[in-house]
Amino acid sequence: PPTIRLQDYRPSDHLIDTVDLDIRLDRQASRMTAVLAVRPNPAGVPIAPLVLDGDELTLLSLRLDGEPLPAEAYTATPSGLTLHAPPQRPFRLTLETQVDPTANTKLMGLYRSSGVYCTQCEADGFRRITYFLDRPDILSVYTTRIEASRDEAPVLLGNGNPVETGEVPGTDRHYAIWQDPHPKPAYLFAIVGGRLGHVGRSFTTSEGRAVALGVYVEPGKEARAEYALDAVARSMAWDELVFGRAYDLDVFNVVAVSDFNMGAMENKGLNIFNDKYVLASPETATDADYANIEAIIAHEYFHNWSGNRVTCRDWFQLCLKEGLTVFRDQEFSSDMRSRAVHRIGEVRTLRARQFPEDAGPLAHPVRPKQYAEINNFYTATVYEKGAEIVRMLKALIGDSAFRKGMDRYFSDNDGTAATVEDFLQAFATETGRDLAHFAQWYERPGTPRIAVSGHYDATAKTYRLNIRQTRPGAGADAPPLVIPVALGLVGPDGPLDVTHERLRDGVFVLDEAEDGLTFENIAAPPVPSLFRDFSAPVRVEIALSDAERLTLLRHDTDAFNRWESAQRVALRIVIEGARSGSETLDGAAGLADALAAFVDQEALRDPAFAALMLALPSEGEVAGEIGANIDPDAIFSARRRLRQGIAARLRDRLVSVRDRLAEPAGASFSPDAASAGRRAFRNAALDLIAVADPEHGATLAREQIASATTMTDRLAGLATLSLIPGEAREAELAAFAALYTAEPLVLDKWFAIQAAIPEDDTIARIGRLQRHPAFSMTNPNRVRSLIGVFSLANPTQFNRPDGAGYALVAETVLALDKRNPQIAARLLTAFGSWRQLEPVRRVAAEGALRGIAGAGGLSRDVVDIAGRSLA
Ligand code: HT7
Ligand code: ZN
Repeated sequence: PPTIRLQDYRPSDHLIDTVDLDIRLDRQASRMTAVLAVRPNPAGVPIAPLVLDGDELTLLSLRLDGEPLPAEAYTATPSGLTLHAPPQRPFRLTLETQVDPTANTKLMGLYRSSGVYCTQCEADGFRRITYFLDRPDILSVYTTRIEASRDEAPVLLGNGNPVETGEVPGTDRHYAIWQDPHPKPAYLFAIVGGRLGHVGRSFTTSEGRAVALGVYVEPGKEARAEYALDAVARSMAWDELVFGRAYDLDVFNVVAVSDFNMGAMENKGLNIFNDKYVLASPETATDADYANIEAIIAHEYFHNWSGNRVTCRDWFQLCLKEGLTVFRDQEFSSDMRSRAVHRIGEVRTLRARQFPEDAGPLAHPVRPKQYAEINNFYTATVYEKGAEIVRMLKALIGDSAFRKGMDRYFSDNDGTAATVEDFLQAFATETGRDLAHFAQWYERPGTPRIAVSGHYDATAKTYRLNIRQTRPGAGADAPPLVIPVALGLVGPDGPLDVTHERLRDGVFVLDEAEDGLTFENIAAPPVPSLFRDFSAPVRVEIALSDAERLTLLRHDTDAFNRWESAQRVALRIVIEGARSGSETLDGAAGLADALAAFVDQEALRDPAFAALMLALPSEGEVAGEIGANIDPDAIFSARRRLRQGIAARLRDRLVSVRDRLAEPAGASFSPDAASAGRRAFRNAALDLIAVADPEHGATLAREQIASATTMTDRLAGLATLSLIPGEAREAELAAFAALYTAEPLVLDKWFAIQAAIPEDDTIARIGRLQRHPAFSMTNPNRVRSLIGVFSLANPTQFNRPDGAGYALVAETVLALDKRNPQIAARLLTAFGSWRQLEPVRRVAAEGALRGIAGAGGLSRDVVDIAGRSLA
């Protein structure tokens, strides 16, 4: 596929000021009439053809200023429309196209999901609706008339504000007209038509605008939309309070659909969501679901400013809206919940998804320099690492300058399509600092490695820290990055109150390859607490003993580093255990003792944090640390041995704390962070009890499944039991499926639990589950729950040495690619770390990848991922 390069960007030769769309919805033959007000771009080439994008379109008619065009004046194909010599003045182009929403299995453009018409236009779906300059720097004012059968689609929604509704005389059809006053790129266009239930309320903005909020869902599920509606209102209030951003239309609607390629979409005034991230009730949604709904509702809402009012000049700038908006939603969730617990969750996600990406063949800069298929760049690097860059900027310039810089960014760029340079310029102007060096974070792939050494001089009572940065793959002349290192020192009895001229608010700025600082008047050898709150997305190497790390666990003031220190000890133990294969794990007892003391002191006070403390680094994280010649079975087995040791040591106190944290009988459900934290600890405890004593664990799990009043507890019981082979497991799995036959989103959790079972039989089990009536290869949520979870959360079975795991995923990729290339390509990224495997698995994984790459008729999406993975 052709490569698109950032360096080749140039403005469009034409602009489209307004778009008047008339959409007549029909199951197989929906008709669009688009009237485009086109004019030459003063910044473009004066005499240029007008080249409009299209994708699988049928052109029915074409007129210029109302007159039909002669055939030789244009060329139309399904993938484009060219006017060879358009007028060198403003003109109106009227295009009639036809599409088949029922046959649209790519879920891009206009499609039907469970009988509901909806659209998905980011990144390039609008060209599947009408021919257009489908690029984000073309901003137009849209008016949309939607017409449909009243019976089939009583609800008709569009972008902006509703201006008119009515009947189509002499038919069973009706229409609605929506007008969006804010110029927007085509990727933010949306309509919805269908039979939908809804919940609503009003929100008055700080500017005094009364906004009608609505959440639309499958009829009968309205009660499950209340939490999302509340999250919308909280997001609006928070964005006013923290970023000074008020909403700018009279309505804000969210619609849940069941077939959706991603989590949600921020279309102007009409967010469309995967129903998984809207619908919630205590009986069907877990605490994690509630937290995700809150975060994703907020994320899409926050795009109204970071993405919609200020959009991206081109798709290379994707991080400008996505990284910034992830940062904003993380801050929101941290304010709604426990900041420390949330930060640990963010770092776990980053390490699980972004670090491996940055270490493999799919690595790319946060602002990529080139792409073949933009849909493959909605990555953890753009989103999560992009958010970390914004967080580092805030740490470097301070809270107040950050807020001023954000205000300036919004006001200077409002209504425009901006670049990363525009973003940084706002902060440079506000602070007077040159941020050109910091900008390197957007350009350089790879996770930096920070090597730290500490030296205590007992005579001089000084402590010297040397800090050196390197980046894998970077040449010797590559410029160093600007890295905020939040740090402190901890003495044997607690944190030291240290000052240093190079520390500002506890942050040391490393902007050279190597630097350091010496602390005076240090009475005894301290332990450095580095990268507090994970102040930069780096890997840190420092030779600390377990005892020193456990000092941090006991005494550090930084909650993140307390958690991190236990994780580092666990990582060392598992890595050494995986290398040696030895039954006994050096240091395991010390870690177990420290965790026991922690549970005694803190589990009742902060159960959510304690639950995280009990979670060992994932197998994937261990693999990432090892980095080469990876044997997933050895990692699994060493990690299990460590878990067994910890479980045996903690078992009695876990049983007791679990009881003490039990929900009082008759307590009503709340998804708040404190209640969720108690459930999280109880369920982490249950899991460990089952590791120590599977029989007792199985009994407790079954009791919990039977008595659970929340999906969190029922599912946790089932997840624990799923790791204990036997009849009880199969009986409970069958009973669960029978209970939730009418609940596809709950059955997704059931698919996922089974896909993650680390046993040889899992592939056969997945085969059976693929034939289950609730499974469907056409629904992305089903595929992600079964095959996606298998590929990402079951390292031993996906990486079976006989290659059966790779074959299963490869077959699914090929089957899916014909219907939905985006989902197929995303699934294929599971092979991203294949080069780091030990030789037998490496050969098998490469064989599967080559098998895909060599198959005929592949989509651009899959060709791109397969090609880059093998390069
Ligand atoms: N901006 C959106 C990203 C997106 C997307 C959403 C749904 C379907 C296909 C999509 N392609 C890209 C969602 C977001 O990150 O906010
Ligand atoms: Zn987003």
